[in-house]
Amino acid sequence: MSHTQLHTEFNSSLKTRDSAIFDSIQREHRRQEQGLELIASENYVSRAVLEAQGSVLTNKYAEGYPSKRYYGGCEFVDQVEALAIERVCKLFGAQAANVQAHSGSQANMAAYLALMAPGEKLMGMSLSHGGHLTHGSPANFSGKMFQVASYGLHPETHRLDYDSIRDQVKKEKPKVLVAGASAYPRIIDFEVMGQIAREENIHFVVDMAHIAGLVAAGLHPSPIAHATFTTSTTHKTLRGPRGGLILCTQDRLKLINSQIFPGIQGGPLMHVIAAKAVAFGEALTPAFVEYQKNILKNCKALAEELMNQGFKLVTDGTDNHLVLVDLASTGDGSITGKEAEAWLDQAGITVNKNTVPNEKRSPFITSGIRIGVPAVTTRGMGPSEMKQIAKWIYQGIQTRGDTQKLGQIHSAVQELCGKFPLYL
Ligand code: DSN
Repeated sequence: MSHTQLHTEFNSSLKTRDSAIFDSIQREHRRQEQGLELIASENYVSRAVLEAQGSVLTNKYAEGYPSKRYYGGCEFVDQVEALAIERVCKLFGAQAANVQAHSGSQANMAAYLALMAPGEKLMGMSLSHGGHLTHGSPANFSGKMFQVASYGLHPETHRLDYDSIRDQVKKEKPKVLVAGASAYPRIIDFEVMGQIAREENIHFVVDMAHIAGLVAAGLHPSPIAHATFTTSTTHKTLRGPRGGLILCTQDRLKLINSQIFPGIQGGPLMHVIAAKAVAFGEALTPAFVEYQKNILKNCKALAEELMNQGFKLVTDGTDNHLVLVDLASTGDGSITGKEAEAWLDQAGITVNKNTVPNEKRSPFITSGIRIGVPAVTTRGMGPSEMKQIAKWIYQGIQTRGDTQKLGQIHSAVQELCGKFPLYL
């Protein structure tokens, strides 16, 4: 029986053995095919990545690292993990990598614990200014286990203000400075932040999750040479399976590996590591660099048309894969992020509500929406589709929830999506 036949049999087996789960998966597949996915942190993996993740590697326990496992029978998963490491190091020009982190959150936890004891201080970008939960939010392990000092954006430019970060680092004396963001539309100067950390003799951790694909393609400055540890997820612009990774110099590998296992994780998810290896292989091709260039082109086209339509964007534009719409500074400012997200959802356009700098509303309501183009770019959409999408976003929000008008936009969205199938 061929490999493909085997997989077909697995699929049909799910249909007959568990139709409830099969049906929900089918419905989710249809939702993904028929809607415009504009959540900046989402993407669509290739069939090859799906196949690796759905493989028998899920059956294998492989605690430890290649050639140093606690179980027998690891000769083939060793090959897989070694290839994942080799490929990701080549992709980012890193000396060493841990590809076992189950998620970006686990990768960050391991990096912090490798450099600090609980109770010591970390300084990251504040969540409300575009940082991430794991960069010191009080609701997260990072804010519970460590003391936290946060830096924000310049009050007028809404960009990172490196002089002010330097002053804060001198004053707060954190053990670890963290860079990286979930909702920042501009280039981050990792060199300057690394310099600040070196001046103060502290460690620098970069979480490049959102922009990893751009970094891999050489379209965003790389943090690798400046950071003690660079962490990432694998599923955003990098277009791999959901998961995490950590990059570092060879001399720090043992330290970070022991933090991941046995420190905070048990057995690695070998099927996910196989899918990561496939995605890293894809990212090493010229087609991936083209894809990342298209992300930048598309995001600029989207930003331009959103501004033509009258939206105020945070920093008035973008350098990367996302834009942040400031609804509080658009029109009469009465529409909230929560409303915009819900109305656009009815039109088949998925975005997420997001806080904006100087946010006055709660994080459950917000005054902004975050819009990203990695997923629609994977489908093959280009600048003209981005302009059309910007118009629909404007029209959708202008309906103020009119179901009939939103339904009309939804039909047009579905027609467009039909021209850009995900999985042929
Ligand atoms: N939740 C992700 C995002 O949407 O940016 C970050 O982990």
